[in-house]
Amino acid sequence: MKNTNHKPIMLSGIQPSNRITLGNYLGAIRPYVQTADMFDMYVFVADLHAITNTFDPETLAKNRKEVVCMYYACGLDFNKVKIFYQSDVKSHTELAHILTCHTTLGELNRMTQFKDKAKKAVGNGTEMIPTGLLTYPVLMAADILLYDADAVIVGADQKQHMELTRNIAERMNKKYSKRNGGKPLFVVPEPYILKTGARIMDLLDPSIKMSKSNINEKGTIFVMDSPEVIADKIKKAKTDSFNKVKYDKEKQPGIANLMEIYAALTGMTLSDIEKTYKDAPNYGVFKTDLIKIVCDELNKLQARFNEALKIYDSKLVPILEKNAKECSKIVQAKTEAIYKAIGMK
Ligand code: AQP
Repeated sequence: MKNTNHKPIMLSGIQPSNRITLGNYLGAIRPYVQTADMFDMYVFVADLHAITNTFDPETLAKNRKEVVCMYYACGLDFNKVKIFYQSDVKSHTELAHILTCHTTLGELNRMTQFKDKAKKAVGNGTEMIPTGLLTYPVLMAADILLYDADAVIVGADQKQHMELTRNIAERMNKKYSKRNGGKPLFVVPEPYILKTGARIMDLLDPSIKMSKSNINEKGTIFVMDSPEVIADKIKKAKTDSFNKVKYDKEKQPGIANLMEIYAALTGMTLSDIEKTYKDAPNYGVFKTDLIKIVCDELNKLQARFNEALKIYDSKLVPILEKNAKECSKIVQAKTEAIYKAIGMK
């Protein structure tokens, strides 16, 4: 049942699996900030997701804190948006188990993110694919369904996981609504994907998305990269020999990707960008301008990130703890309804 008497609920999160990238910022965190007034918003640090792949505890501890500070740096209002650590609300894992029992192996094996990450794990020479990677989308479904979220802001890469979430919700609604007073057990959520910035690609290999965990970090811009590192990465970004700033994803995927970053950060349309550089003899001026645009944006975020680090213990942690308690209370009724519906009460 859709929520009717309050703002729609939006829930989303970022996993602290490495440093935050420009893709995470443009595809997820910035849209959270831009739409915060439209929704009753829950944004968490997806630390339980971060352990689905190989991880080091010291690094995880550092990355979790950094995601919180990045939320602050990007302008999320900690007094308006419910920000919390996923692992502090125990019902996420509880529901994940129940949903796992309503999901088939075939469905999980078909997830392209699982296939890509499994390939990377094998490519790393470990030859071992953590089971958590396979069940990752079920945990994601649990996060969403627990809060009766109407919308989930995600980058385009998460579309397939959202589809699975919807399928699980519909399947369980069909099976259990009778035991839930004739009402659907779950709200079937919609993905909320932006037009620009929804899929930023790797700078060196524009056929894969820019990721925190891509093996060659030179293809990824991290929000905390220094101006020198950003300049170097953009200068070395893969382009082509057409020497024409033109948005053609098929023939010029590298330039198309840089244009998307440019458009997302300036608000310009792709055709305006083409017009601006129509007389340029090569990609030099375009890249120089893009370097400045990216550095100016990230410079602001970096300054605020450093501010956030200073107030993390005194101001941010108490808010996170309070929110986790509130969220645990909010989802309690839902959890009880689920247990009852499946015959455990
Ligand atoms: N390249 C991207 N372009 C646009 N949006 C992106 N997102 C991720 N990469 C891009 C969006 O960021 C949010 C955070 O996702 P996540 O951290 O939970 O997992 P992810 O999608 O797996 O992110 P990464 O950066 O690729 O991390 P790793 O390498 O650890 O898997 C999501 O909304 C995602 O769509």
